[in-house]
Amino acid sequence: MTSPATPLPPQARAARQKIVAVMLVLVALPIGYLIWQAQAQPAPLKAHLVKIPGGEFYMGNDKADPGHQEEAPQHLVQIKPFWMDETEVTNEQFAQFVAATGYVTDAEKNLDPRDFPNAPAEYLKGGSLIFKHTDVPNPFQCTTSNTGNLPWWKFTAGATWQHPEGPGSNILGHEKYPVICITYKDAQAFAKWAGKRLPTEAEWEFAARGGLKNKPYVWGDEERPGGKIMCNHWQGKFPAVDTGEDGFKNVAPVKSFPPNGYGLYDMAGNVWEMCEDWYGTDWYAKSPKDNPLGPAIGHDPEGTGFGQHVIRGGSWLCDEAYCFRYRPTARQGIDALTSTNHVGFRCVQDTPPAAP
Ligand SMILES: [Ca+2]
Ligand SMILES: [Ca+2]
Repeated sequence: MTSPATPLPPQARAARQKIVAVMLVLVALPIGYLIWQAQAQPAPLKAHLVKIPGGEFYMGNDKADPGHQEEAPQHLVQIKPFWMDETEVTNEQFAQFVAATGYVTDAEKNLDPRDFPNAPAEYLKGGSLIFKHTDVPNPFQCTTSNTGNLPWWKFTAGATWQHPEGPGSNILGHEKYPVICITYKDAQAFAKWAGKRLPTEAEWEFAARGGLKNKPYVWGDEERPGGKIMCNHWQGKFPAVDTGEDGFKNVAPVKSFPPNGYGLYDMAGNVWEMCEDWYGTDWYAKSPKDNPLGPAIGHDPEGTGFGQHVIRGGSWLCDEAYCFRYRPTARQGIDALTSTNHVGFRCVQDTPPAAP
């Protein structure tokens, strides 16, 4: 049996209370500082980067069909090592950027009629081109250089990254989906905030191949190895019916399909990915070998004066019958003003990511 504790004299009790009070202050101050720091500084961007080793590879495709000669000629390219986001930039990540900076995307702003005096008023409202299923014949095959004229694209006022199907839609529950309805300028602004940049077209193709040499797909030789669909694209009669045989009739959450040999997800399909370079349809004939960039001026088939930047990888809208763009060599352009619901991006950086 233990004896009851001897009561402390009043002076000792006071001294002990002082010591406890000082200790509480010493503990509370750093905790308060950490809370203040967390509130004052936004959380670091949650994005995992993958090391891409660099090296030599044959870029492009000499076997491209006559409708896709922009993929030829195949040519030798040297790429330095870099680090690449393992997924397309997601809604969750883009929301971090907007919360930290207050950034307003192009699709959320109306165009100034003084800059576009001949444009109909309805096209000056903020919005994006949104895909709509249609039964009309496909008159242009897969040339989206004239995206605005294709019958399945409808300019939708109010279609923004937070409302990707237009007013009334939202991204609740879509935190892990790629951000869409953004322009090239929006993507560049995000990359700058994140301390990264957009990949060059050559870096993108090198990374997409995942260490494989001259394979038609980012996963190998067969389009459906063992009958398995390997990326999010379109099955069925485009542009009328997507059967969703791959599990998705629209954009899919990132990482819904297996990664390539470097551990990168969705380098084929899901959403097209913007690259740094201007787009040149005949650029491969004169592109330099070492870490090439695109031409000095972007392809401008409609004479808008804005030029196009490169997009890569194909999207959920690519059909295997005639579009077939979920291949590592497929390339096309998109102008700087256009935002749509099948184009997104991912970022790269030249130095290793900081330790978590
Ligand atoms: Ca699909
Ligand atoms: Ca993609």
